[in-house]
Amino acid sequence: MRGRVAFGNPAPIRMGRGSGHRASQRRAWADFGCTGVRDDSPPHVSLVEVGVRSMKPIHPAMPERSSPRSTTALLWALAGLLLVAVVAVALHKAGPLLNPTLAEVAPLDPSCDLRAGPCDARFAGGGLVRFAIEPQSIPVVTPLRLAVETTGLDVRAVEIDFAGVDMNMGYNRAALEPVAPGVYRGQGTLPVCVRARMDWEARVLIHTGEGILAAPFRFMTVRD
Ligand SMILES: [Cu+2]
Repeated sequence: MRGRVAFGNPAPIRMGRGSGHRASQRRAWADFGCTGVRDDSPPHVSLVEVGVRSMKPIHPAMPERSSPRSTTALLWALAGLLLVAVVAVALHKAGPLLNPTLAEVAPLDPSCDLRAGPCDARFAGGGLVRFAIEPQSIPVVTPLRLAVETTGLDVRAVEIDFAGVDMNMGYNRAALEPVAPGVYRGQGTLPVCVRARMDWEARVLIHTGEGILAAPFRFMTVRD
């Protein structure tokens, strides 16, 4: 019966489900002489299978390789880690410079007023520090003349650190130069404050062979 369509039902076409249906259909077409027709349609698949297939990558055969983008991201991450390490080391090294360990802090004399004249501080070992600021009105944003006189101390360097008493006013430090035995002078400028009145503590830092001695002096500034 090949080559021509015959009446009748040469092969059993069952309206079954799944591949059995297609297989029987193909068999039926073959029996009808439709051997030239190739059934390239995919085998019957369920909707679940279709969903799974559609989730597969478009190019599943492409090998997993690190793209230039992920390499760049990795380099940036490494650079970030390196930066963090450098900053940590720098802070570790700079910490003692910014906040040096003090061998001694002289007691504060609240009765002394730098706006009236020089003030004294005395250390336990007998050393004396005299501190004066000019102009005595202590204007802000104006170069101030700072003077320190020491007695009975092995002084290697003198600095003045200005700190806000109840407000962080940043880093304000001035290094003084020796001008005579036990006499040190320098200049410093105080920043303007958001407040009209600002309370300050000037710490005279005396660097000695046994460490840093600090002499605190409090004063206030008034904004014009
Ligand atoms: Cu302030």
